[in-house]
Amino acid sequence: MEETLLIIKPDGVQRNLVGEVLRIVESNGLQIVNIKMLKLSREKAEEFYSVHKGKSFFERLINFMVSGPVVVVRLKGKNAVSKLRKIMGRTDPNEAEPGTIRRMYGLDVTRNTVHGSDNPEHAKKEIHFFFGEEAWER
Ligand code: DAT
Ligand code: MG
Repeated sequence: MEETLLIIKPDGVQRNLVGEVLRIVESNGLQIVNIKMLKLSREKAEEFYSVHKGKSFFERLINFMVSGPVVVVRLKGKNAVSKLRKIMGRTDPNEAEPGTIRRMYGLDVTRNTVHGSDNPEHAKKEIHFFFGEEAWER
C-alpha cells in the first residue's frame, strides 16, 4: 500500500469543492488516513514549494497558496501517487484530460484546485511536512 499527499488549494476551499474533491478521490479507491485544514504561512509555503524557487511563477504561486485556507489530506491506496496524479490531471487545467479534477474545476495554471505528490519519495516528505511524527505511527 502506497501513500500520497493531496492538498485542496485555496481556490477549491473558497468555492466549496472540498467535499467534491474528496468524493472523487475516495470513489477512485484512495482512502483518507489523516486530514486537516490550515492556513499556510509564507515561510511554510516557500519551504513546501522550494524546488520551484527562482522560477518565473514562484511569487504568484506563493501569493496564491497563502491567500486562504487549504485542506491537506494523507491518502493511501494501491499506486496512490500515480492514481492521484491521474485523477488530478495536468498542471494547466486547459491541458488536463476531460473528467480530471483540474479540467473540471481548475481556473488557470496557478489556481488549479489541487496538489498531489509527484513520486513516492516526495510523498513521504510531504506527509511528514504536514503531519510530522503522526505520519509514522501507522
Ligand atoms: P504540479 O502541481 O502539477 O505538480 P508543478 O510541481 O510543476 O506542477 O508546479 C507546482 C505548482 O506551481 C503548480 O500546481 C502551479 C504552479 N505552476 C507550475 N507551472 C506553472 C506555470 N508555467 N505558470 C504558472 N504557475 C505554474
Ligand atoms: Mg509538483
